[in-house]
Amino acid sequence: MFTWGVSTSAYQIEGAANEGGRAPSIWDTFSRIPGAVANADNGDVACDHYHRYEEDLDLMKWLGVDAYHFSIAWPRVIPTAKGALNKTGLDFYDRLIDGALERGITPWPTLYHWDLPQAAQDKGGWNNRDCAYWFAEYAHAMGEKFGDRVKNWVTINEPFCSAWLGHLYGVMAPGIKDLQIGINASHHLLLGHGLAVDALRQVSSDFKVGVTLNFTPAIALGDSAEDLLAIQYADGFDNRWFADPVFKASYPKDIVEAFGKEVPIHPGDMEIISRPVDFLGLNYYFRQTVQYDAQAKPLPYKVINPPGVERTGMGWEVHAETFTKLLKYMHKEYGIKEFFITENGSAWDDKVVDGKVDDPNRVSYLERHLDAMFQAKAEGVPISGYFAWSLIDNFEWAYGYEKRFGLIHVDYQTQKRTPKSSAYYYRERIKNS
Ligand code: GCO
Repeated sequence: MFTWGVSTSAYQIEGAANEGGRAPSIWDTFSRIPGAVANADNGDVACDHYHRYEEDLDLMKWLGVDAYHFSIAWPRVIPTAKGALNKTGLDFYDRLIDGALERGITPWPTLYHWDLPQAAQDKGGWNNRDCAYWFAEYAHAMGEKFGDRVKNWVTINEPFCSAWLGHLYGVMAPGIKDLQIGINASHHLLLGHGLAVDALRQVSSDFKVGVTLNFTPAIALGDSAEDLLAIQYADGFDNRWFADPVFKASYPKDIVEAFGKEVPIHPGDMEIISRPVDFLGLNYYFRQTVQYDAQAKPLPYKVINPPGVERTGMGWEVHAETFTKLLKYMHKEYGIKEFFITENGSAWDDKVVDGKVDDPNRVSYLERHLDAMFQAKAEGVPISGYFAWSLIDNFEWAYGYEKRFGLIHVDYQTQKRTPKSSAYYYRERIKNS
């Protein structure tokens, strides 16, 4: 059976930031830095999913999805990052998981979607190797607590964003701009993933455990030697840096060399990072165009935005054929046994008109990307499910509430949910599948 689902993440939707014993995460801290987030938005209230989860589960039931991919907020369940569990926080996820199951929806949690407890950051965060071990303990505790009802687990979501956007470019929490720290963070995130795989397998041999990686394939305007180099570096930085350790037990040599830094690998780390997973959670949004630039740091290329290209409200190129190609490539190159598309979607400038939200651009994006995915599946790529990003409009990180990715519109003044045309489209598509 093919799994149809929707995705969200804790900090982006839950709100209730100061309730039920939740401690601050690095995103609570980062969003207070002047200029860090558009309009000085933060996740204090977000979509108030913490209180409105029943309504949101009802919407999922109406959509007809089989599964709900959400994330557990580490600072809600272990406010000090390591040590005592917070019962009130666990109770929320108990209600959410039970509510999903009552509606025939399979819960699919991710354990880390970027909301590191600030308490962990205060001890160095992902720059500190110990963080990987704190994460594994937390993963073990969640497996024990929810494993009677939760069988599918994603360890870490998009280590690319945590590592590079959070520690190299500083545009996401914790807002650090340092290549060496970025490299350390990437390695410790991947190590945390591997340790969490072991921790979850220790709890139960029937868990299905995977990791979610995002992929951004690159093209160049021409095919000169420099163009090819630019593509190679972009692919190495965005894609291979994370996929190679997990599936080939090594970092890409060309990128390690070009960085000219040490990766803090201890003996045995690469075996842990490359522990067999049951599936790859693959996130795809767009492709990028790159150009060689000898001066660029940390690698000699830059991303360019050629005109005449169809783009979403994020400025991301819409290119569904790349999705098919990427899936076929990942299957062939890495021999992955099972794929779930854990995120795919688009942001547009949606407006409520007469109580309705018509979003033909999102419908078109969704339709073309579903077709592209099924094309790859028809050509033999083992894809078992698709989760649309996102169920509802939410806190889009540094873009705040300006960018809307939901199939369902949220009015942040009233918290009213309004299904967009794309929600009706998705519902029909699921029904007819
Ligand atoms: C991700 C992000 C989501 C974003 C989405 C759109 O995993 O990339 O998890 O949180 O909202 O990708 O940018």
